[in-house]
Amino acid sequence: MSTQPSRIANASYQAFPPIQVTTIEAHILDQQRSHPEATGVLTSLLYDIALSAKIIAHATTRAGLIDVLGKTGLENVQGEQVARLDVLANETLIRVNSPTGRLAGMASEENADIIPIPEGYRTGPYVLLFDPLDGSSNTDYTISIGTIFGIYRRISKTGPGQIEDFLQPGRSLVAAGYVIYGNSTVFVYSTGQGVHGFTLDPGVGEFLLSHPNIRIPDPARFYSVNQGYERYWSSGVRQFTDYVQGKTGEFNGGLSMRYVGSLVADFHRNLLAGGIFYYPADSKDPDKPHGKLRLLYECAPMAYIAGQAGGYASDGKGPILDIVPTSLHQRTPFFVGNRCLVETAEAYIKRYG
Ligand code: P6P
Repeated sequence: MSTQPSRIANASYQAFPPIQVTTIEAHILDQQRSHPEATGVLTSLLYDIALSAKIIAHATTRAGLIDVLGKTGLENVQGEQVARLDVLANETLIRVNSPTGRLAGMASEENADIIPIPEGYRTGPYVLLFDPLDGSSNTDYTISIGTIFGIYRRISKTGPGQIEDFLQPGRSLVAAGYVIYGNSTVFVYSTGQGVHGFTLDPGVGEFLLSHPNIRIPDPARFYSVNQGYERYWSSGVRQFTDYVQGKTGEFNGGLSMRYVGSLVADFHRNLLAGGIFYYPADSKDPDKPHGKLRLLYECAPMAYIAGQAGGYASDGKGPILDIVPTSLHQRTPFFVGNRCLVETAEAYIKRYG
């Protein structure tokens, strides 16, 4: 019997390298330590949204292989063709979040009215608004798409959620975020303590912290707008676009133009690299004088995230977060990104209309 102690017994043996394994739940619980009144309901709600995102990602990453591409032939309240993946994403978010007792109701881009919590289930202190699959027309071309969500504390006291619970200004958001389904699936959220990104590890089935404390970098690198509609813009927006293109001698020749046509993809790139995205009011469609994007479940959550990352979002005149909504599906002109660029856009619009 050897008297030499076992080599393994003496080594400071490490089964795994010390990797950073912070899940969304661990991260939120850590953040909530500074909120002793927190009950954990919001943590669980964010986790429910993350579960929904995993289910949606499982479909979007195999879209060409399973029968979910293409259109349903239906038209939604927006007057847009509904893609089959829109329905899958919408149904997933509704079914995952209906029985939890955390919500008083939901609102979705795909549903004309409030989505009530089904009979027999408890209601909870929050309401959830979402665009279940923004940019879904791009799915058939394997372009990144995303889910956008916002969470408010209910205003009504008890019973089913009321419209007043949903028509709150973005300034009242308790949390907001988005999921981008791209070459990887990234969940970005804020509860008012900075912006944090988590990347889905499909092998583990968990979102793990990959982008802590995101801040929009200065100087900006990109401007993002559909220049095909330039002839429909106001003079101020056209002149602002000349400015970001460097035609007035700024930006060493101008910012680079990047436009995916998927809000979540364009926003996410500008959040990480610095830039401005704008979808201005245009005269292209008389039915949409305020542009295409929706306030409640696209612009307000993105404005909240941008603000938490040191940026700013405006409707061209003032903060998106201050707009008090009057209807679930109202649209708004949208300028978001580096604060200096968004404020310059406001100045051009103020001066030139
Ligand atoms: P356009 C996608 O349909 C979407 O709602 C946003 O994701 C995107 O930013 C915008 O519309 C693109 O619209 O008119 O430039 O094709």
